[in-house]
Amino acid sequence: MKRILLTGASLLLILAGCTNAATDKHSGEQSKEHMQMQHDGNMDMDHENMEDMEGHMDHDDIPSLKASKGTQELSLPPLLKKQQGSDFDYEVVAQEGTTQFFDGTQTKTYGYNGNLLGPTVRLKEGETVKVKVRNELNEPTTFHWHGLEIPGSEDGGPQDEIQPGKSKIVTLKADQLAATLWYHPHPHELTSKQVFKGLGGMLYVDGTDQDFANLPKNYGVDDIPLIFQDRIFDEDQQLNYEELMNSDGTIGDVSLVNGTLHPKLTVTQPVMRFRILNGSNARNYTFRLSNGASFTQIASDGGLLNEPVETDELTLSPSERSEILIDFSKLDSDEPVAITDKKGNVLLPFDLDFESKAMKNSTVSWAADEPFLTKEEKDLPVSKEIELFGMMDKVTINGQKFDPNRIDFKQEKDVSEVWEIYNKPDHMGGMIHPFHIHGTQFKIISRDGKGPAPNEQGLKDSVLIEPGERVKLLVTFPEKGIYMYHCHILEHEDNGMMGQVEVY
Ligand SMILES: [Cu+2]
Repeated sequence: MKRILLTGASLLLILAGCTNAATDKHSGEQSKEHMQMQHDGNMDMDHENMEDMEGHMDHDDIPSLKASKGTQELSLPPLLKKQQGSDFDYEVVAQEGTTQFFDGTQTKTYGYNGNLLGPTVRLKEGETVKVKVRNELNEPTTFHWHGLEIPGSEDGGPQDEIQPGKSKIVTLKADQLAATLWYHPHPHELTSKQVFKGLGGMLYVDGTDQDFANLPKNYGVDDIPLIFQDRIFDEDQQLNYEELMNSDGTIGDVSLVNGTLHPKLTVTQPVMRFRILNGSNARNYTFRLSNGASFTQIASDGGLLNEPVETDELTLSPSERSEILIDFSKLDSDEPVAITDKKGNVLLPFDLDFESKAMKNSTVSWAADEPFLTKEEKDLPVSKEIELFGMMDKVTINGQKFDPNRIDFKQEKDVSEVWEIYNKPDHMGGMIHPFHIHGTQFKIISRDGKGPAPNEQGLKDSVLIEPGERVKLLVTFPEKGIYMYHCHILEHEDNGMMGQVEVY
């Protein structure tokens, strides 16, 4: 029996190497200059025309994330506790607080039931609960249950603002497959700021379908949420959104995982399940393991994939989720392991501390008994066309900005329709827009005519759309109401890159 334990010294050594690679003088300066440019660009925006958008960041040129030094154990969001003896089951309060990211500084943050982020909400498949939502902020907010297929009246879109000091009770019915969802604020023109300052939490739907595959499900032990977010702090180490924001998507150089700066995770089980959320305002992530090893993707936004997919990288645009399994017992024990981004910057180093080889068979496999899409579904004609266009505050959907008094589309409940989303490029090439629809878990039918990759053969509520790409979605709403669809770059959403579909 081999005990795998990386000593602090060897971990430090490796991390020092990574830190150098990620923040060498040259690239560090470049990214600083670049960010300064962004801010100048922002301030001048109103006086500039579309030809000279210095604030617009193309995705090859975004600031690098600083590597995690691995000095803090990753924080784990607590599970939301049931209320006893109330007329509601749970209470979620949006509130102000402070968080110590840096020694000696309290940074002003927002959180749910705490200072930063929020507790994990767990619902059982088929369960109905009442949640009291309360706004203790000094500005309006909403409580949006991202990915939950609930009536529009409970969905917490911008039409459902809760004023400071007010509360209401919403009914959440988890009438869908087990999945890793999340919740966040959605007030029009304030979403980006409120998420940036810390509002957001995980929302799990737990189901029995996970049992057949023997998936790890011991919360905080072998089943761990990972909320990846980038942030930019001002010189007083504050999250001063108004000053720091970029109207094309606020991107920072500081990486937080579950709100922890410089995290590491002590791994005590050989096979770990990670539920990964890209909770950033605008940054896209491509995750890899530092040693290039493969891992298993088991779920997309809305539940388990048709079958598990072995891969060595995972790309998530803002609001997308994915569940992966890493079998640490199969990795070379002498080498430190970390989750990195595409550039190799260490985001989450692992400290391996488990009894190896004493484990059960870690291989997971299942195969769907029916194809992901039927022939009829693939052959359905497009009935809704959506064109995403623009950048910064000039973003539109089908040439229009969000208008709360305008219903853009109607769709009948339980009737599947094909939505075709086109990301129209501009003279600068355009940019990725992550497209999200409320109240539904859809299927990707095709990308530019090609069927979805195996790791997109699962239910989705958000989809990354490349410039110039046409993506067909099979969209079905199981409930009625008015739902938003929008770009999940939060600044684009706040700038009006959003529409409404009424489901009747
Ligand atoms: Cu966008």
